Amino acid sequence: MDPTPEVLRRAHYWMRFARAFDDRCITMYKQGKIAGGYFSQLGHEAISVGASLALGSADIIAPMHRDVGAYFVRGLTPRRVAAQYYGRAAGPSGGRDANMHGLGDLSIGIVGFVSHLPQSLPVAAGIAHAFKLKREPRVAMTFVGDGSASEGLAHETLNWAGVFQLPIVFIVENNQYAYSTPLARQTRVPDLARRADGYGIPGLIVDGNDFFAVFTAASEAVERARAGGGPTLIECKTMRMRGHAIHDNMAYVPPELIAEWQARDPIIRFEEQMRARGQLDEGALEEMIGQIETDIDDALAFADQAPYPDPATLRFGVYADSAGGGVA
Ligand SMILES: Cc1ncc(C[n+]2csc(CCOP(=O)(O)OP(=O)(O)O)c2C)c(N)n1
Repeated sequence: MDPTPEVLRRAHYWMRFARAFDDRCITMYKQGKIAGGYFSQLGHEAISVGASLALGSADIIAPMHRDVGAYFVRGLTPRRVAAQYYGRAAGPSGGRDANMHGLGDLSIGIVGFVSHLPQSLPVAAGIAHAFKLKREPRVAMTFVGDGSASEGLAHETLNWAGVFQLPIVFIVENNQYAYSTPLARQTRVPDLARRADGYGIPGLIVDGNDFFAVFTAASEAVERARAGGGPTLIECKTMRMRGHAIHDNMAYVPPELIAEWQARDPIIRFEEQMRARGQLDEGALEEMIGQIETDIDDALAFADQAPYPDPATLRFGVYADSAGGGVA
């Protein structure tokens, strides 16, 4: 499925934006501005942006801790994301958490992420089941890491989704390490997509550093799900290019492996592909890079000046009937 020029423009902007935002946030973390942990998505841009661009506005997404690009694509503004990281009331969790955890907003179809892995999967499957029961032509998409894909809950969810032929797309971000555990130390199945056979659903393997491969596979899976064809598991092969979180210097990863994946950088690759297609406007690229820096400056300045939550709102959002105070 060839992306439209508008999809390509958004893909380019958000992949570059996610990368630049990530760079700046690492600096901000080191300056003590970011209140919680920081999970870099360096190297995952083509997956989070490519897969989420395959969805329609009425669909829902349940991303994980390395998918900031997907949050942006869905319409969570950089200001709100920055406010979340800075622990301010203007963030989607209302300042109750200070990283990707709690970074959701159901009004734009984003299910907030919680620390427990892979807890987003059954939530997304439940939503997909509701779509099916209500006969709504909507699709759920959720993301899971290679480590969390081996948790019991992931298997149960995939099995359930297969049995009930739910309109859901499972994106497995196989970045080869679950914290410090290499893939071969946690499963005998190097291609996680093969597990799809056990659930009776299609399983695809794509190069997770190739936007076009991710977008095409995700678009086909979304279309199949919407047409009543049930779930798809898409394994995106990639590499986690930073530590698990920013405190982790990833000394356990062989440097050759990092070098090998650096040569497959998803953004450089995308721009080369666009050049080859005659669709990269170099002047516009320069302008876009400048615009991104301006937008990031704006988001970080906004977060810096935003108030912390009022302690009186502490109980808001704990129970459904007391939700308020900006809690999504
Ligand atoms: C149920 C559960 N156990 C342990 C953790 C701690 N933990 C957070 S992320 C992580 C590794 C996850 O690996 P993976 O799913 O491969 O994603 P990655 O961080 O490598 O991208 C662990 C063990 C957790 N959040 N939830």
